[in-house]
Amino acid sequence: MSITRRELLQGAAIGGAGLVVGKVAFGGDATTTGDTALSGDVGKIAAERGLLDEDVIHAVKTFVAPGKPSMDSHLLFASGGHSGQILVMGVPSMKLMKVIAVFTPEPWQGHGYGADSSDLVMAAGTSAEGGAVSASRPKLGWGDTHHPALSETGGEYDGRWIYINDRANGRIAMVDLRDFKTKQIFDVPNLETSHGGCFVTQNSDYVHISTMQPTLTDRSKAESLITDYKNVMRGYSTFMAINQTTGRMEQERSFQIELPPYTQDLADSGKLVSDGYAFINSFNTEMAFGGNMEGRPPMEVGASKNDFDMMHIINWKLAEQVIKDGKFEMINGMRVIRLDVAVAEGVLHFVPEPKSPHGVDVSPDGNYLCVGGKLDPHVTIFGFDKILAAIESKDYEKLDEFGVPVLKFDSCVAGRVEVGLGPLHTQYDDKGYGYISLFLDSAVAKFSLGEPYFSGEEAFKLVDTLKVNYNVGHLVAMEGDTVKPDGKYLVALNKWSIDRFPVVGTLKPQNFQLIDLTGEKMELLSDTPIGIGEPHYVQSIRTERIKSWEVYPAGTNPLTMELDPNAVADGGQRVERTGTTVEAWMTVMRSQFMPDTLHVTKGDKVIVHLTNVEETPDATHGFAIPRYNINVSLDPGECATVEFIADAEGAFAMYCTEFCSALHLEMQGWMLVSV
Ligand code: K7E
Ligand code: CUA
Repeated sequence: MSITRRELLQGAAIGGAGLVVGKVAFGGDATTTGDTALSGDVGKIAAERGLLDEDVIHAVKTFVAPGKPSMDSHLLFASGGHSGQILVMGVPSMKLMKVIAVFTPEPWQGHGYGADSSDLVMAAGTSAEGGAVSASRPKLGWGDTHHPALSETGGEYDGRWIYINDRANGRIAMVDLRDFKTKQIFDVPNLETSHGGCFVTQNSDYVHISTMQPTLTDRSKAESLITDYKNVMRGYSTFMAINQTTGRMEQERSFQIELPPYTQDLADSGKLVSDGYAFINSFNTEMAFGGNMEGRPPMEVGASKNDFDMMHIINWKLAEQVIKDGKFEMINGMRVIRLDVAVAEGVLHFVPEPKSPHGVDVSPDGNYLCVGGKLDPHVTIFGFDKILAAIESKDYEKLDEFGVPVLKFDSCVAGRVEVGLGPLHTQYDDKGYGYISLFLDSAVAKFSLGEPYFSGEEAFKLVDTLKVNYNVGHLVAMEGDTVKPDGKYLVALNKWSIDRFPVVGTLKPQNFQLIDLTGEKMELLSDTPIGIGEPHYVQSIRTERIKSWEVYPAGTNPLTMELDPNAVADGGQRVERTGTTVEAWMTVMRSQFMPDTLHVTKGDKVIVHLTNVEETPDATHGFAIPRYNINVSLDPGECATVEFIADAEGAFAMYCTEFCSALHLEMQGWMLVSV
């Protein structure tokens, strides 16, 4: 630990946030109470609450005092699993600040309940060309968020946008960090599913997403999956081009690289020396597809036979040139470099990796690729310099059955460290150490990298292990996958939480454990239950890098971030009828809707433009017509439009859903639908 009890007792300044422990609380009469060496009131309270000295130290290291938000030096952006959202939390407080609505309707933010700004985003995300959606159950009302990716400039987070993939449907979303709202959901052609292939290139030129379960290339021949798997199934590595002004993904400038039908899993972007490359782990190079009732081995057996699977090394800068040269095919609206072309042009190489690998994570200097093999107790550390040399000298072990050159394993490995059972994901600190999660051991292992961080005996060594509770998946060190990590803290994202929290039913929360990295040994600081979804990957960013707006400029439509032509100024109100369309321009402010009564005829199309004219941060109003399933949240300055057919007659209550003023309950109105 970085602070001794004596320092604490003396009231030393601790922690990155400059927390100072006052002498008053810890000094005083110097009587020792109970089991604790802490004196005075603190000792007394600690003894009464059954806290040990280290508990108190951990509490002091993580406590954020009321009114001092800057004491949370970092923010976490955690995936929400099949809740479909993103969770935003402070570090070290570990307090939940926000759930960003992404793939799943979210009533508090009015996401997916009638406002054009969210309905259009959600509708656009269910329209992939060639995509199949059941006509009887057409709504994609949820997603499975796994891998968030903050935008980067020069390999550092720039606080502009965050992208996240939908494991369930092969979609990707963009959240604008100016207002923390989802601006785009893109249903990627040729992807049925995705998993860990989501990352941003080091200058946010592209956000990458790949298939997990491969895609059937001819939808009309479902049974050919069984009879002809190798030929009809394909994976795709997708580079979605990012518009540098809006952050939106642009299909016309994007491209895909066709891959063998392995299961493409975690991936990472090259950085610095390896910029221009992408690395994708794969498993199931056996191409098993289950069929336990039909005499074939179940997936878990069929996919675990090989001692080595194949890391995909993709030269995407070269792929850009191949696209420029016109060597692509248009498949379902996407430019695709076919597998044989990718091989012939040198875009794709493989290197063997043991054994059913999961995470691949590129070190801050860009030279090391740390791979956790789920069924191998080592972290295998590839050297990018070695990989490049092997590619250049055509140092191949063989050609894969799809013709892809396979580099020699021994030529590409820089080091291997025995870390424990079930290694998955690696993060980095600012001192040349990697931290890898051990799923089976329920532990985190700390190991050293090679040159330029450590050399000789000191390189590639296991230096510390810390038990976590229980079943750790991902972990995140502060800015731990950028070119300049902060170190300081590590968060272990544990899947189970038995024994850690009061029992809250049969479905238990997961457990985020905060770990102090400032000392020689890792030290567990706190447990935090996660009661919303199942987080997978998390990224962390220095709080000061986020420059979110607090109020929209008056009349802003969040979709365009520009003045909405239908915004009204303070107090403006108007209703117009054209044929069977009734259009209203409504001002929303403390504490009324103007107008507050709408007269329409059954069957009319109703369009309401709502402008919240407030200029005070936090002065959010809601606009709900509950029986029409309309629920809009209007932040200060925001303009939104709702549109629907008034197909049920009656007097329908409208009301403001946010407690906005003393007369909030009076902020209501009527929509009168007559026959
Ligand atoms: Cu390991 Cu989806 Cu990154 Cu879960 S994944 S843990
Ligand atoms: Cu506006 Cu309550």
